[in-house]
Amino acid sequence: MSNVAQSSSWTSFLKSIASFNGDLSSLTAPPFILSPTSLSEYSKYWSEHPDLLMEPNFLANSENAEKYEIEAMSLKRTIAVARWFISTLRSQYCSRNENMGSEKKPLNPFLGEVFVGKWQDLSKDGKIGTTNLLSEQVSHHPPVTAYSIYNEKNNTLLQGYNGIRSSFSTTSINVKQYGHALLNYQNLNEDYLVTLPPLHIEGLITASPFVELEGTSYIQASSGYIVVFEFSGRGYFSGKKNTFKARIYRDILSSSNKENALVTISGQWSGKSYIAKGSTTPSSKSDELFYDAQYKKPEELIVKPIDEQHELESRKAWSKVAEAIKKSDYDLIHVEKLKLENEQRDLRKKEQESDIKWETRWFDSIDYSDSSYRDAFTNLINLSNLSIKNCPSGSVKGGKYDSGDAKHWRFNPSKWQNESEIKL
Ligand code: 0T9
Repeated sequence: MSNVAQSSSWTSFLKSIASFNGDLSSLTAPPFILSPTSLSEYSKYWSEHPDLLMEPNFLANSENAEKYEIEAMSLKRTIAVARWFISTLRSQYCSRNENMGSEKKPLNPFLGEVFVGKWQDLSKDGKIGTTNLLSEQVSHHPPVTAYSIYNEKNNTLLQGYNGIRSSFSTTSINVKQYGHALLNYQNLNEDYLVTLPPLHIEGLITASPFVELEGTSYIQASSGYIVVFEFSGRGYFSGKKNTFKARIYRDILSSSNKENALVTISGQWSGKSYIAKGSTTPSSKSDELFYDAQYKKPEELIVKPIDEQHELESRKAWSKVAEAIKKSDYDLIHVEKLKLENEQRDLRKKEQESDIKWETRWFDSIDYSDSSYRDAFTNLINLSNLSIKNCPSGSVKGGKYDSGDAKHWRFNPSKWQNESEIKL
C-alpha cells in the first residue's frame, strides 16, 4: 500500500466518509485528492466528439422513402446516438484518472456559477459547424448543474441537468444520478431521452479512487426505438473493467424479452465495442467494430482566457483556489475557499433580508406534475414507461423509486438571447 494510503490524512478522510451525512461536497479531503476543476465544467464531457453528436443529421430519410426505408433510417440514427453516448463515457468517467492519476474531488460549484465555451468545426467539409456549451449551477443545496449544448448549423440541441445522491458501503461510495439529457434534432424532427447510469467509486482503501458504472441507462427515441445499456465492472460480463452490453428494441413493449433485440452491442466503453444484428452477443473476432474509445482524441472545448471572463465564470471565480491546489498549499486552499464561501453566505443573507430569490440565468425549473402538459419530454416518458418524477435517473414508472416532485431543469433560449454580460 502506498504511503499516501497509510497517511493519517487519508485514513481520517475515509472515516469522515464512513460517517457522512450524504453530501460528499461537504467533506474536507486531503489536498492531493482535490481537483482544481469545478463540477460545473463536467458538462463539457457530453460533447468532446461533436462529429458523433451531429452524425444523425447526416442520416436523414430520403425523399419519398417507403415505410421500411424510414424504419431502417430511424434505426440507423438510433445506433448513431448510441455510439455518441458511448463516446462520452471515457471523458465523463475516466478523464481525471487519465490526466491526473486518479479520480479527484471536484470543486463544489456555487449558485449561479457558469462555465461556457465552444468546439470549433474540425471537419474538412465544414458540415459540423460550431458547437456551443452553456453550463450553469442552478442549485447549491443539493448541487445541480444544468447545461445546453447547441449547434446552430445543424439545428441540434442537447440539454440536460444532473445531480447526485450518494451512500457509503464497506469499500465504495455508491452514487445515484438524478436528471437526464434531452436531444433534439430539429431538421429531423426527432428527439431522444438519455438517462444517467448509477456508479460507484472504488479504490478508496488504496487512496487511488476510480469510477465504475453499474446498472442501466436508457435512450428512448421519439421514433419508438429504445436502447437499453447495462453496465458492469471487472468480472461480470467478462474479466474486463468498464464493460457494457446494449440492446436496441423496436419499442418498450418488445424490450421485455431480450430475444427481441434487433441489434446487440457489447464491449468496453473505455476501449473497443462490437455490434451485431439480432440478440446474440457480438464477438471481437467475427463482428463489426462499433466504437473504439482510444481511436480519436477528445476535442477540447475552447474557453476564453481567465482575464476576459466574468466574475461568475468558473475558472475566474475559482482561480485562486485552483492555484493553491496546484501548489498543494493546504492553508492557502482553506483561506481562498473560505473567502468564496463567505461571499456566497453574505449574498444569500442579503437576498433573504430583502426577500428576493436568486434567479437562474439561462434555465427554468419546469413542473411536470400537471398531467395535461405535453412536450417532447412527456412524449418520450410515455414511450419509455419511465418515471416523470425527479427521482434516480432511469427509474421505471410504478417502480420503487417512482416518487418525489416532477420538476426538471430546461434551457430557456430567450434568456440566452438576452444575455449581455457573458460571452462565449
Ligand atoms: C456528472 C460525473 C459526475 C457528474 C461526478 C461522484 C463525483 C461527483 C459527480 C456524476 C458528470 O456528467 C459525470 C462524473 C464523475 C462524478 C464524480 C466522481 C467523484 O468521485 C465525485 C464525488 C463527489 C467525490 O469527489 C468523492 C470524493 C473522493 C473520494 C473521490 C476522489
